[in-house]
Amino acid sequence: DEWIENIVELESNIESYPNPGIKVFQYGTSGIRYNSEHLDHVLHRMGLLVALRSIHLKSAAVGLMITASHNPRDDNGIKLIDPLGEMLDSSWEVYATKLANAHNNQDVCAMLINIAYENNIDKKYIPRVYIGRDTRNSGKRLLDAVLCGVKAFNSNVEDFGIITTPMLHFFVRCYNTNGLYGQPSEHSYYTKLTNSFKTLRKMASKLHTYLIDKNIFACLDLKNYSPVIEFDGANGVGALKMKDAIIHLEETLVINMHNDDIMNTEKLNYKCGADFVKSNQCPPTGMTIKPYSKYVSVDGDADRIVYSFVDENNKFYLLDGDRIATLVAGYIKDLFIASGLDVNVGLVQTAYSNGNSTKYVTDKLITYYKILLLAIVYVLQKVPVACVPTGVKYLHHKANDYDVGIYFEANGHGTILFKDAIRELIRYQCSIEVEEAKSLALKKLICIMDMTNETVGDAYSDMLIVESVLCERGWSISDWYKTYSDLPNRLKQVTVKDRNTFETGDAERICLKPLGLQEKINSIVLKYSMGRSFVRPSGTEDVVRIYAEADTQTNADKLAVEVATAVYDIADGVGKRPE
Ligand code: G16
Repeated sequence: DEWIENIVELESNIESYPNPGIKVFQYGTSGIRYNSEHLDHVLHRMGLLVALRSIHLKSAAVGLMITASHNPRDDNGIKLIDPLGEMLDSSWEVYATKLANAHNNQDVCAMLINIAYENNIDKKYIPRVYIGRDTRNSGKRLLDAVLCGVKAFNSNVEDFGIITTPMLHFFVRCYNTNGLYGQPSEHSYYTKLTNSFKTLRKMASKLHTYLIDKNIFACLDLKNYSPVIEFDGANGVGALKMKDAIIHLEETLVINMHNDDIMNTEKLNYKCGADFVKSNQCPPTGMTIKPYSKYVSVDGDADRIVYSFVDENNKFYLLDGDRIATLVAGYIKDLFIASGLDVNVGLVQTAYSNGNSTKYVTDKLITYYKILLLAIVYVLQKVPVACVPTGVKYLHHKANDYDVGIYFEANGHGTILFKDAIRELIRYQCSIEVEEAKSLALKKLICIMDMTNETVGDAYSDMLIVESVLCERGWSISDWYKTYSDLPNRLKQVTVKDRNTFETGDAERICLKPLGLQEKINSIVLKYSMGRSFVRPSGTEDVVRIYAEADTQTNADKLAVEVATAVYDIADGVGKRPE
């Protein structure tokens, strides 16, 4: 029938990218990643798949980002994006895995036909595919493979060149919402996010007698807030795009660029960037570190962000995704209280979240809601915290359960989701509100909504939100740090013979396989005061990750080593035994 005819025509296209059979691929935490040398057939097939996905979704634009994000520069990969800018639906992740591993052309054809039948796909729709890539050298070659696949279905293709991952998510959503969310262009992206940031700054200026003039930062009444940022661009696309953003920001922030050498891809993510800073708990290299300066690090595709600083004794302090989540949740909660709206604000975290951040949210961040009975009763309501497995797809999904869902992974990947009804309620209420304090709170909420890239974690958008809250609170980076103390913690990783032998449960807090490992971890943890540890296979790198926290840094380090050693011994560790 017609699909079979079509697929037969595809065969010659598919022949150009045979599977050398070197590796079994898996659509993991956020796509497929591996050494770029072995990815051509995978990227080609993902091109075929996204085109089919778009046909299935009646010509809605879907996205394909060529990136390996925080991974080393020799890796590359893909992230696939669904029409509202969210991650690819999990039912199609299974197809992606199967297609990537199909042995020969006939199998690829048969799979494509199966997908078409299983989903009742109507061939009449013309696919629309949006493509972007990060700064990796292999990106251009892999783009050709993708284009070959995508064009096999006569798709409408838009290649945005080198952009950040969150930009592509944003563009996809813009197209599919007919411009309601913005236009699918870099200009619209910068304008939407940055204008709302500038508007909020102007509102803050009323409180702080703040004027937008590059020479007067020193004499502003911003209490301890400083608009000066030392930006660590991980030598990747985040650095490239921040240079454009600076033009839109005008003088509202002073951004000093570091690690912005994108021409030398050897340097990508090397001893710098968000993943390095978070995993190693130390400042990025490649820049002079001065006490109490505000350092902002992003990762290789600019969807993650962490803040950090050192004190006068060179002691390092990290403000990671947990910190951003608590800062934002506190601010949003305050705005809702001031606006008089009863809204269910919730936070989503993963097992990596520091125990004290969860405690801080549940103990300190309390919202009030009104119950109208015979009299108006104000009821104290805690901000609920949910824990889900690692991967933005899980956090994003769970955050949709709340009116306003704030999700952040400790590694700095996160955003805020506003339900459509809440968004409309805020705008409507703002149009009719007469009370000045309430009206101001509503206007600020609108600014926060507009500077948020709700499709996915976005380092630029998150930075604007953090800077807005810090400015309004009048906080320096160390004031922010003082809101609560993290439990000392340590991240480690171990390479094992086959990480697929690992299975976890209870949002990755328990290791179900290899058998006996969880019992071992339990007995180790018992030895440490306030000890907590878990292990999980990474979905982006060929390693098993270990997280440990305890009462002191020495204990957290020891606990991490003990658990890493248990993993190494039970699961055929490769290389050096942890110490
Ligand atoms: C991706 C995912 C994140 C995840 C990270 C690490 O980030 O989007 O949700 O936390 O990988 O995952 P894993 O521990 O499974 O390797 P990125 O920024 O690298 O795309």
